Amino acid sequence: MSADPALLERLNRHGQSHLLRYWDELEAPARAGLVAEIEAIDLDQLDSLIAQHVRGEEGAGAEIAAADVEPIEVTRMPETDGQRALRRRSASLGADMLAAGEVGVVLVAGGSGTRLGFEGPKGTFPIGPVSSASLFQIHAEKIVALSRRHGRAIPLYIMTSPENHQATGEFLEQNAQFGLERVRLFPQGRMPVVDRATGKILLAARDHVALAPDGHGGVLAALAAAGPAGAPSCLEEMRQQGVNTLFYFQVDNPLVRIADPTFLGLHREAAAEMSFKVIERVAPDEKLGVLVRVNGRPRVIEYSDLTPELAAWRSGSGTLELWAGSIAVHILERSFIERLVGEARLPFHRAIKKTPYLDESGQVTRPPEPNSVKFEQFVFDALPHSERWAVVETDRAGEFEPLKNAVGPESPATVHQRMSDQFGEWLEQAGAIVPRRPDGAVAFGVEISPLFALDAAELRTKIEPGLVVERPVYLR
Ligand code: UD2
Repeated sequence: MSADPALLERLNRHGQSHLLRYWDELEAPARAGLVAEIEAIDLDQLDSLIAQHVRGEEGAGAEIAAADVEPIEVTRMPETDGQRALRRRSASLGADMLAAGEVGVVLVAGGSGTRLGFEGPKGTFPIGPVSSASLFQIHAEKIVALSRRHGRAIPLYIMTSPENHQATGEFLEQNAQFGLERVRLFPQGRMPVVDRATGKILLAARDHVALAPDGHGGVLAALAAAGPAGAPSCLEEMRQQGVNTLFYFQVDNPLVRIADPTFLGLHREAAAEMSFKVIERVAPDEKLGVLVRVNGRPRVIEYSDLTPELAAWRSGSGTLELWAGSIAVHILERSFIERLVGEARLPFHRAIKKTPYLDESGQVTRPPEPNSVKFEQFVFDALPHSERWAVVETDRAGEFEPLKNAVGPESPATVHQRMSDQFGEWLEQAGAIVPRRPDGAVAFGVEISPLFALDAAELRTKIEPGLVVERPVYLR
């Protein structure tokens, strides 16, 4: 049986008929699967993405003119007693939101962890400096502790990719959800991967198109997508349960202050639709998206899109003008996501990557050089669509050390040290003696489970002053 003529005609029109090259060799189920994959592709949209990002038409990569860019206003770290009092007021408002059950947590964990060189879902990586607790365990225990503190089970929504969805679900199940009462996994969508030179969609196998996750910006559509077996979408479920405000973060940063009440309160006080936590960029080449205004509108320019001139733009005093680096910690109103899903489409960015593909001879080839273009949406591109927003500064040492690489910066070694330093500092604030090396770093592994103490203030109520830490310690 030959392929459906209408499908063939459509593929011809879009220059993608090679997808049916092996049609005659396929059994009926494989044919049906391939057709379903092709039908799920928006070929008109893909045409314009290829024109823009592969053939370089339509002003692809058009640089943002430096003259249009200016710094954005940021709520800076409090320095005076008055500012600290305002922050306490915001924290109390945020605590009320948590106690009222209005807050949900969204964790994006669909990435592949290629740079880390780790096979499984990144959230399963053992990162506790003493306990080897996984990233998922550390995040989950924070939510359990926070739920207890505020007397309300905070729901956690974890975005997976189709590739790691099952493994993530199994890991959580094997660990009894780490005590979480309300957790739901939802898979993100995928986009076809195209050949970098020709824009042709790659085949992963005779009966499979090469597909890749659509970026963390896919979270908006994935939250709105119907659940399995007719279950309501995540957004619908949240609406039914009175969850209006979502704290969003990435799986790779174990220091993140999940559902930080102060941040929630500042967001609410600004009546913001989307909020960002930022840290001060210290070097022009830091791998952080930068919060700016472009022609007056707020937006994030990803580090790879920032011109060297803008990246290194310095004020008279020598500090970076565009200093507000995004640590990818956000708050989004549910109503804002609902509006965006209905009205706006986030742009796609291109990533040039190595993708194994089926070559002309029907063999799977692993290319030595990047051969393909992947299309990804970024959640921070929602910001220009928001009517009101808040950008809040946080301290780097206290809240940001992501796990990105196997060695060097942002690797297990740096994350272990930063965690031990932070927990060592909490212990010292509670009156304990913690040995430090000449460079000031805590001398060995120190770790505190969020279930033992969620912050320094709580730790003070749990340990005796004068405690001397003599060896690696894990308080749980
Ligand atoms: C991200 C930000 C960067 C900075 C940095 C802080 C982007 C494009 N850049 O850089 O500006 O804030 O983080 O650490 O966001 N993910 C998915 N699905 C996908 C792709 C990614 O869920 O299709 C998740 C992934 O699991 C991870 C997060 O998104 O939790 C970030 O992904 P990344 O490691 O690719 O981002 P990175 O380091 O380039």
